[in-house]
This record gives sequence, structure tokens and C-alpha cells, in this order.
Amino acid sequence: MSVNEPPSADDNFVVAPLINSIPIPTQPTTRGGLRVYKIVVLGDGGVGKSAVTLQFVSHSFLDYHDPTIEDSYQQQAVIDGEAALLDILDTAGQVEFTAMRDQYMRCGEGFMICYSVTDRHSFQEAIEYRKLISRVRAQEDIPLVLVGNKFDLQHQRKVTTEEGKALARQLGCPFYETSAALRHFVDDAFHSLVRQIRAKERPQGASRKHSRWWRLRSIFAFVFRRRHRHADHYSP
Ligand SMILES: Nc1nc2c(ncn2[C@@H]2O[C@H](COP(=O)(O)OP(=O)(O)O)[C@@H](O)[C@H]2O)c(=O)[nH]1
Ligand SMILES: [Mg+2]
Repeated sequence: MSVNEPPSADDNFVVAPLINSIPIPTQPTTRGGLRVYKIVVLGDGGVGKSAVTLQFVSHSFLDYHDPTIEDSYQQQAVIDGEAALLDILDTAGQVEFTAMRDQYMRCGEGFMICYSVTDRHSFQEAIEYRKLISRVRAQEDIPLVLVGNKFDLQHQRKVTTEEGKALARQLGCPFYETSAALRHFVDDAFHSLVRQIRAKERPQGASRKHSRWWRLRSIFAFVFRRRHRHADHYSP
């Protein structure tokens, strides 16, 4: 994983006041003409963070994924007619605060907080992950989505849909019950984050739609990148 690498030269950085001296990117990153959206997937171990991420990027469901592996994945998508490159960090480990976690919390533009509908403790911990984000990005309006995964396991359900909705209301974010196994609502959850990041960037009162030329250009970049795909990594 490359979250500890120094910022790339073409990024524009300022020093975060008061919190500490790790720089926060101030300008959106682009790669190969595509806007890069840095997404961080958080949640207790075993809730399906890796399964949801891998379903999104590779359309496959793995029965087992090493729970200690923390890695990043890139996936291109056209969302609302606009191409995007999602740079997704699938985290591993506990909610405890570490220097490395602090760093990617600073660099993430959108956060997916996952729990499993079959595991009440993971649901209770979701709020702790929200606090973890607030600890680093206290003053910011952070794009966030709450995901209750494993909704295919109805007979093992311990958290109701209503409880999930109520927590999402409390957190002020969209809510999806997903199934990584069935690939239900996985795209919706990631796309929702990209939409929130875009909405945040759009100047107040600006038109929702880009010009036809801009959209064509972004889709062209999408197709071009597909052909010339190379291994990139999550970079702050
Ligand atoms: N039935 C079902 N099992 C799932 C789902 N998502 C993950 N799992 C299983 O739950 C276990 C933990 O998933 P994993 O992605 O490794 O969890 P992580 O520790 O949060 O990354 C694995 O055995 C997965 O196959 C789901 O939506 N439905
Ligand atoms: Mg995992």
C-alpha cells in the first residue's frame, strides 16, 4: 500500500492548521484526464468491506479475503454521464487511531462506513468510525454513506432496516443495504459518494450539467484509459 508515500509534485497542498503538519490536498487530483475520487471504506472486521470493494471493481464475490490486507483499488465508471476514476482504499484493522490511519483520513474525499446487518456490534461501531473521521476533519462537510451489508442473510439479521435508516439520519448521509454476495446496491453506494463529492465541488447555484463538450471529453478520457490501463496505487 502506498498511503505513506509523499504527496506527488503536481498536487496542490496546504498545511492543516492546528491539527498537525500533515498536508491536506486542496485541489482535486486528475490522472490521465480523469478526475480521481479518493474513497475510504471503513467498518469492523468481517462486515464485508473487501467483498463490497472487490464486487465493485472486479464483479466477483470472494468467499475469503485475508482480513489483515489493506489495499487500494482503482475503478473507472461513468456516473451521471461523466467519467470518473475511483481510487478506493479498503481498510483493515480496528477503529483505533494510528498515524497511518490519520493520514488516509486526511486524504479521503468520501467515506463509506460499513456494518453487517447480521452483526449488531458492527452496527454500534459505525458511529465510532464517524467519530474517527470527525477527529481529523472536524470542520468539514464530508461526503459519507452508511452501508448495511449482507442483506442476503435475512435469517441471520440482527439489525433492522429501520435502525439503519435512523442511524443514517443521525449521521446525515445516504443509506444502502447491500449484498456483496448478490451485488445488490454496491454500485449505488459508491456512486452516491461520487455524487456527493461533485455536489460539494460545484459552485453554489451552478448548473448541474457540464457542457456537452466537457462530457464527451471525459468519456473519451475514460475509453482511452481503459486501453492504456496500468497499475496505479492509492496516493495521498
Ligand atoms: N452472505 C454474504 N456474505 C458476505 C457478504 N459480504 C461479505 N461476506 C462474507 O463475509 C466474510 C468477511 O468478508 P470480508 O470482505 O473479508 O470482510 P472485511 O473484513 O470487512 O473486509 C467473508 O467470508 C465474505 O465472503 C455478503 O454480502 N453476503
Ligand atoms: Mg477486508
